[in-house]
Amino acid sequence: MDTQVVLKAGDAVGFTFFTGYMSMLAASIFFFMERGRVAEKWKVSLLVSGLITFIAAVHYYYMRGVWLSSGTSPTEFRYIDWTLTVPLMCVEFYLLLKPAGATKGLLTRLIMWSVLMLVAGYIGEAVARDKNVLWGIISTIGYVGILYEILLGEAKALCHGSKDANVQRAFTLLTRFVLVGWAIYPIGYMTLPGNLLAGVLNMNMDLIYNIGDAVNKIGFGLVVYSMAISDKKSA
Ligand SMILES: *C/C=C(C)/C=C/C=C(C)/C=C/C1=C(C)CCCC1(C)C
Repeated sequence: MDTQVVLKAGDAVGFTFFTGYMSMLAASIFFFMERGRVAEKWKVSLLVSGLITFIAAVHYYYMRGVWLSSGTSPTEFRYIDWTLTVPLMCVEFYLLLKPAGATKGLLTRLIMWSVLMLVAGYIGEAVARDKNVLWGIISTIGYVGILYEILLGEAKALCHGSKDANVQRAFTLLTRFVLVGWAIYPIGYMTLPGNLLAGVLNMNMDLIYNIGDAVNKIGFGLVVYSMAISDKKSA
């Protein structure tokens, strides 16, 4: 049977699932189309930007359905989405720094930290909700690992060594997204029962996650796009 889903007036969370879906789709079309206009060496980066928003668009389509028909968090689709898109965001860092000498080791470390962050987050939300504080702390270790790599580790050193001011600017912007934009997610997570912001921040967790996704996924893509389009040397 076809389940009829209705978006009710005042359902702010539902609204952001719809706007999230449409803006991710629109951003994907934009990145895929604009790919033809950037220098050859940045075409893969633009493709990855489009894939990130496209994968999110498909998951938002399903998450909308879960939310509208049950009013509960679409935790599984959320984490499947993140498990695909967060590593792709690590790939964006790698591609950006590749001309400056980024190694596969750097990419591997970024992805491993991401996996730790997301697996622990999923366990805290879906498997051991009563221990969500502990799993949140474990997840944060992964997040801090990513921050270490890009703010102090190899990525930072490569950026300094790069002669390309355009790449340096884009790298700095992307690191700010990870430091500030990605911090939106743990804030959402901390509204879980028994966690630090439960009953303090009166905001739905999915609403916070949806805002985070729009800011970060589209924002990341736009940083990469503006870097690629202003690179005049087509190589
Ligand atoms: C496109 C999706 C992105 C960029 C998702 C990022 C997700 C995070 C940075 C999640 C971080 C978490 C913590 C640092 C602790 C609590 C659990 C998480 C998974 C919400």
